[in-house]
Amino acid sequence: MALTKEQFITEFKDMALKLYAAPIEDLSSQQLYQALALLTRSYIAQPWADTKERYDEEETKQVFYFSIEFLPGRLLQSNLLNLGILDEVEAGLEELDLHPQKIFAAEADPGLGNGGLGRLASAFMDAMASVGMAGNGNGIRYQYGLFKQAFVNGYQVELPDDWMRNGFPWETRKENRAVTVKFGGWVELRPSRSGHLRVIYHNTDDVLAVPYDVAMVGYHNGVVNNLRLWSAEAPINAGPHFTLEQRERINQITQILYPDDSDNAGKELRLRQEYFFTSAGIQSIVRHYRRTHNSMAGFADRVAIHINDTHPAMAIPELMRVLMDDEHVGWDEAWRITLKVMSYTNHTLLSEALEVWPIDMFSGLLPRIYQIVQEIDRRFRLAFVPQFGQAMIDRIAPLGNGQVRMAYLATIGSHAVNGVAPLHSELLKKDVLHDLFQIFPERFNNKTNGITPRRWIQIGDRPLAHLLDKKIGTAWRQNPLALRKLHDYIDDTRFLADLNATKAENKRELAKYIDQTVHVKVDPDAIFDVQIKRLHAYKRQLLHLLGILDAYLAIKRGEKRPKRLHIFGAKAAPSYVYAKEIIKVMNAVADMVDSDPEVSPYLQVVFLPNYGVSMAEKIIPAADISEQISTAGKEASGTSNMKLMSAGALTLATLDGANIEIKNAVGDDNIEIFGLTEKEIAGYYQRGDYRSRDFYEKDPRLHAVLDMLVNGKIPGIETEGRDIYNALLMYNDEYFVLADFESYLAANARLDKLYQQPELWAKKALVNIAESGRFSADFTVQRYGREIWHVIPQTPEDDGSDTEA
Ligand code: F58
Repeated sequence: MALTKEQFITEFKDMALKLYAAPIEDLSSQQLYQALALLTRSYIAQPWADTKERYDEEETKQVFYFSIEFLPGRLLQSNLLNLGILDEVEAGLEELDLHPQKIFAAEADPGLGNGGLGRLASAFMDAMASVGMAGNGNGIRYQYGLFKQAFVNGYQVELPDDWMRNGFPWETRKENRAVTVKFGGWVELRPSRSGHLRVIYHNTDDVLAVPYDVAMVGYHNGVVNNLRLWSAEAPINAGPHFTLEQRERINQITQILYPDDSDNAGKELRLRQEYFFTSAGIQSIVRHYRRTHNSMAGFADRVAIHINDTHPAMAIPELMRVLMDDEHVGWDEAWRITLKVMSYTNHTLLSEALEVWPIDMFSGLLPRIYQIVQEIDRRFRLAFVPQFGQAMIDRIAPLGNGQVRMAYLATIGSHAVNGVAPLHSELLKKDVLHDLFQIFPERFNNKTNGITPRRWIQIGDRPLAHLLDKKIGTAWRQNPLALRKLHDYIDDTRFLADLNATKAENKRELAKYIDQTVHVKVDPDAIFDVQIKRLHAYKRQLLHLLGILDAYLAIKRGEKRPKRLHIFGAKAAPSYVYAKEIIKVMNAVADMVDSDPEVSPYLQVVFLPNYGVSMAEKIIPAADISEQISTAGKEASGTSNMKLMSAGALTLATLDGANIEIKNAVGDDNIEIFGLTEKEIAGYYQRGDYRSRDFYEKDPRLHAVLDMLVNGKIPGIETEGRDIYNALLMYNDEYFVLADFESYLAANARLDKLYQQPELWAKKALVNIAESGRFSADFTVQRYGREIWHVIPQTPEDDGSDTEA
């Protein structure tokens, strides 16, 4: 859109006055933010309405992305950027003597997700709008997001995230679009006179699902898509018998995000949440469709529904239910429509994270849905036992071992199933979903994850963005593949120095931020070595920590090395004891290193509390090293690896997840690979001959480091150190930390050496930035659009790189 600075100033002053009856000089940052957000919203309203009208008029096929998590990050700056008025607004604010960054920082960051899965959903929303795809989000409006993390005496404590305290200016309540979701009770099936089956519900708990819509603004294209988040409320005419407890139980459904990233321990509330937003979404999609169509026959040509992991997998039986019970479509036709509409992404290979529900709980809470799942199960067995045998079908039918197995249900009820990086997609076929792959090989495919360079470079890394504009022009802002133009400057000494200077500037900024937030002074000239992701044993923050302890001991012995600052950001699931112990030890090591004058000139450790999207925007631009060190075969893809690469950080990585694609993109010389491969680890499993103790006994450095966990050298960690020590030595180190220790140290030593040659380092950074464009989520959603959702015509420029799993 077009907006001059002067126009903006007038409209902004006007808005602030209307809102607060005061001149802007008297307003707080929060108030200025509210005024600016509302003004921005007013700019979005028309294109939002227009986009919707156009989709309806042109009968555009629409994608509905169902996800129990969305992590959009702050929206003000990104909306201004995408509208094309960020520069004018900033200039206007400055002219008013206001600080744009201060105002942007007043926005709460909606933590409606745990980590990668939720962030991916939001990146896809931004990308779909930006490539002009009709993509809608469907999720939950959690009143409280992921807990706020604080450290008390080095221990993680979890505080409530009251993110809506000041309201959420980006949402609009659409009570006229509310639907009813039914739980519990029992179902009566009665043939009606017209020959249809009538389904009569008795004694159900009814919940009103009220949608709140959030605009998803496309980049410079006038497109505004919709993210619909559902809130649970008591039914309007609840009647006199409705108790306060009942009301309370309903409110609970959308009160808090399930914060557990470690396993999916069955919790009824979680099951309620899953059905709640899934049913609400399906009902509202069908209702909208039926406003302009008098039968469901063409539904699958207009609608694609994607389920982000299995949390919304009930979309499959729920769509069957609506088609059969409400729309009177027969089973076969309903199944044909459902299969054509549904597709599913798997995000994990960890068997403990594959969702299952006890049949008792499931059938009690969702009796009609359970009947339909039983019928899906019955027909699946009938169809495939003859060819594949009872034993195999028993293993993979939707119902088995007294459980509803959601990944199997999702695979059976979708026409496409994808993993999120090539290795992950291969392992799905080989292990986790192997039997189902035998039956439905054509359904399996890979779609490597993506990120949005708009947030990570254009907004998060302004110094780099400006340098790029100067050197290669601004085309990369529209098409990130244009970053490849950087290769032309690989020998441009001046430019390489500029690149380093940009990084140095970002590091100074982060140093300031660290000082402000945790009151720790860090040396901006150190190597900034970053590991930012959820805390999980398989991600191996512990390996990183052991590396730090080794450095500590080496420095104590008198070794000199370039100063390294280790930066961690990671939340642990509240119930994940081991992860929390690792946090405690890290904090203790940070203190130990910091208070030792012999060591602190060479080594520093900072664990920043409450890592999230907004903090990532500050850390990533300043990173020199990106630690992506999961046990090979465990990390489905990773996405911080892509973000950090796009900021020119060098990746220190195992051959896992999308690290492999990053390596293929930048070449072996521009990434630091170490550790066991997935094949080697599979070999250990098969032979059963991994003995972590052998590594401990063989390697004196490892020996010394592990002993530190139990010999009292690290103050204040007696039980935590012992537990970790035991996990590694007595319980045989499930994640092969000890096996990879030596090669991890060697890789780190190479990085230390390389850092002594700034120009060579800059060349490698350049290649990483230049090749990061391929990981733009814009391309990812286009591949989904072409190959899964069928919303984009096949085009010749498709490189087809992700079609094969
Ligand atoms: C992550 N999963 C994967 N799950 O671990 C990561 O490799 C991948 O890059 C990312 O998805 C996107 O594909 C993930 O974030 C969760 O947070 C679940 C949320 C619900 C509870 C169980 C974990």
